[in-house]
Amino acid sequence: MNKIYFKKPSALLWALIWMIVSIIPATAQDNGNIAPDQIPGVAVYIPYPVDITLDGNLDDWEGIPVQRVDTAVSQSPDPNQNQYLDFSVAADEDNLYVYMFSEDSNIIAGQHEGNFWNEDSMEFYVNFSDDLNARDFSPGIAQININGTNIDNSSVSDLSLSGTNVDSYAVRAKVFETANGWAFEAAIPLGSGNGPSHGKTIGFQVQANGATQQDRDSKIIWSKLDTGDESYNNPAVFGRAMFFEIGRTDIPVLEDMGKDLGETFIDEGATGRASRELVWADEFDYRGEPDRSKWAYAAADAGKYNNELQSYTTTRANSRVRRGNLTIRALRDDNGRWTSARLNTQFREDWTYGYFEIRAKLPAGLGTWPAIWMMPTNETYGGWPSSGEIDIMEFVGLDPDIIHTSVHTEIYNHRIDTQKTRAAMVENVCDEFHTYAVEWTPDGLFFYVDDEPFYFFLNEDSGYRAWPFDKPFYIILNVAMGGDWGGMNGMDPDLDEAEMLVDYVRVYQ
Ligand SMILES: [Ca+2]
Ligand SMILES: [Ca+2]
Ligand SMILES: [Ca+2]
Repeated sequence: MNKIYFKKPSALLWALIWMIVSIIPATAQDNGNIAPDQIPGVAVYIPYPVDITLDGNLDDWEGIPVQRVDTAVSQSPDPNQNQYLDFSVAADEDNLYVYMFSEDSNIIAGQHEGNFWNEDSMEFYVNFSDDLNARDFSPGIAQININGTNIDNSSVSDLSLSGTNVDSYAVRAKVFETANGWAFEAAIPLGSGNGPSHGKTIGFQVQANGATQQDRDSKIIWSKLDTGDESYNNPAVFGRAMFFEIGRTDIPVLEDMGKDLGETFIDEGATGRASRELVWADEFDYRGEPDRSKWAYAAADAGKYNNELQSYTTTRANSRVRRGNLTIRALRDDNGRWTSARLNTQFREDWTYGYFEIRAKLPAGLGTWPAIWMMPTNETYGGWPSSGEIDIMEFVGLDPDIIHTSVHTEIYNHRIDTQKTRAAMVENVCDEFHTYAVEWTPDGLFFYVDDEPFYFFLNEDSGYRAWPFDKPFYIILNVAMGGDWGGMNGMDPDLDEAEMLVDYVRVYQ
């Protein structure tokens, strides 16, 4: 894939497309289907009532539109595996039925014990709740992952399923091989009082996770709102499915088609960099020591909390400015000890709210752990994490091309597994400069990569335990080595140097 970001046509354009589709209902069904086709990647119709039997025979799906999906967050390198999936949905009074097919010349199943994420699996997601833009898996929202070990089960109730809230639903499925892949017919109960009605909309998503040449090397994903393989932790990126009573000529109009991140940023009050003025910057357009009027050095043992390997120094070997960039270089000495540098603006400058942008090129290699982040000047609300932490960019060499953005607070932090975070692919982060930014307002933290919306965290107005971000924070730039996360998969034994280049740090308010 080339780029993680997807520019969605405006809501107005979709409305126009929808109006055109809506005024030609006859055309939509002239192909003999009992419901209109999907709006690709946006919405699909659920014809009802139908009579589906979970038996591997697809004659009962005749007339129900089959939707093809070939949009991939990551694409299989093998032309005969996981290049696309097909799906159909239908319903009766009690169940939502889902048919899925994955083209796959080599079905990997049962190779990783219980870790089916590494194998060929297909999954569908439903949001039966009242909030189609929910960002957490509250009741009524489920991920149902069906893996290849279920092929030819003796009973449609005898399933190995994984996912979220999967135990809340008595899902049944017939899973079977086909000439060129595998497929299933599944049923998920709609729940009492939750039956179909013409035009009723639910959240819906389908995805095929492919093991082709390597584990998890393909991800075919239907909803265009999911540009980063994050449906598993964010129901707001599901698409939509609308019930369609067979025989009706009035086609329901989609009123809530979800919001992409850019629309959400605007709705939540983010105004971007252009609306602000530059108030502080280091362009690193000088030579030698980093400007000590702007930068302080962290203590040698500042990484001890995460069991990092390096000790931080103030020497030019570990940090210096030249050719327009600040270089932070981790070095391994002859005894295998790592030194590095961690610069911060603490006791120099801090800010409350603003737009903070850093342009950087990251170090590669197993064991590296560079970070661009912000910490509170004063622990007004108590020690970590009560006073907050803003991770604009974290990267670990063990996950090449994955950028992590996180927010830590007293009730949202990794120690209790509730941190707010997004990890997504950004290509060539170690070969090219990219910009990493956060826009911090009283209402939220809005993160950008290369000016594209990446992640956000809102002030839920419940006090400092969720939102301690109303006090001054300072900026930190560092390259750690090893540690609880960076060293999780060990260190590259041949690595003896790793450097992060920072072109500039700019603060706008
Ligand atoms: Ca059947
Ligand atoms: Ca496969
Ligand atoms: Ca520069």
